[in-house]
Amino acid sequence: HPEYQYLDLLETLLERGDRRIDRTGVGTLSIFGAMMRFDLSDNTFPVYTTKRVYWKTAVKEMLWFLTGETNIQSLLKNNVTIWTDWPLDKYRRMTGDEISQKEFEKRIVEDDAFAKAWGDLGPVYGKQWRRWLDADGREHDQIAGVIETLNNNPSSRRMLFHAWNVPELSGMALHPCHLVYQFHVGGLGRTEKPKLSMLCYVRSNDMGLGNPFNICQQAALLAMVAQQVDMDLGELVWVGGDVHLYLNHEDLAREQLARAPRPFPKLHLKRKPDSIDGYTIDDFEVTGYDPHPPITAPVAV
Ligand code: DHF
Ligand code: TMP
Repeated sequence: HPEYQYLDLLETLLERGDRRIDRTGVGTLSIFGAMMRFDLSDNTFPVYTTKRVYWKTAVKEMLWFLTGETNIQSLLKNNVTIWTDWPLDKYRRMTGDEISQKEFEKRIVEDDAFAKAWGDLGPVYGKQWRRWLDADGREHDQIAGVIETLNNNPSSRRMLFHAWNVPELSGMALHPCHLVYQFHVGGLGRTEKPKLSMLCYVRSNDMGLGNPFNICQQAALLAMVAQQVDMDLGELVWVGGDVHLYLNHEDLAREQLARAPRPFPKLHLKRKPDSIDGYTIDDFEVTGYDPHPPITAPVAV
């Protein structure tokens, strides 16, 4: 089962991860450099099954990146709270106000001026993907560029987008983690449809919380792009740099290792929107997802 690639990494981290202090102060077990490959043919959707993964939340985050937005207000309006901790932490530190997470989220949703002041993560993923600003003040839509090349020159080795915009890093709430997305088309010139694959390099990956989200949202992105350019699905390749398990996720990892993976579900896109900008969460139909129970774990801020 392909999920063993993930479970084996968890086991490796527990057994021989390098114990180190990290930026958050929580501490991690870490290895450097790893790869996982997921065959997405037959519409396999790689959502891990050894705990329930909230794939809808992960896909909504991906759709939010694609809008080019960087404010958590629109995420919160879609009931996605996974990014609240960072603006909330900044707000508490700068104002001394011990506001609860719920109250903070409510204010971001209801008060546009407050959202503008406190809800923006800076020029993170969406901005760089859709509106990378060059020195002449022009904006570049990297996603549109990749789709255009897939349509016109699919054997290209230059189909990628990335988020590591060096002069803008200091303004980001977090530096990009999933940072280069490269596309590759296999089987060109045969009678069947060509197969679209995607490799994502993640410089820093939290294997307890972030990675399960990242894998399924990347598969969702690949499915959308493949549909737009009328190709079949190939492989999702994940490459991790600093691959780590936070020390307060050791029980989560042990619990998942004690569970046997079940078959991955299938993803079906219910309609074909006119462009990559047209997708909504209701277009994603996932069937056959029968995971083990959820496991909650704290996120390191
Ligand atoms: N920081 C750290 N330390 N790890 C991360 O994975 C991470 N991910 C970020 C931003 N900063 C990060 C963005 N993505 C959760 C999942 C993904 C994510 C942020 C948070 C998370 O807390 N997941 C929980 C709850 C899901 C929910 O509330 O719906 C989970 O059990 O999967
Ligand atoms: P860092 O910037 O110090 O590397 O911290 C970022 C943390 O967030 C790190 O634990 C990796 C994690 N992360 C993911 O694993 N996936 C994600 O999509 C994001 C945004 C963060």
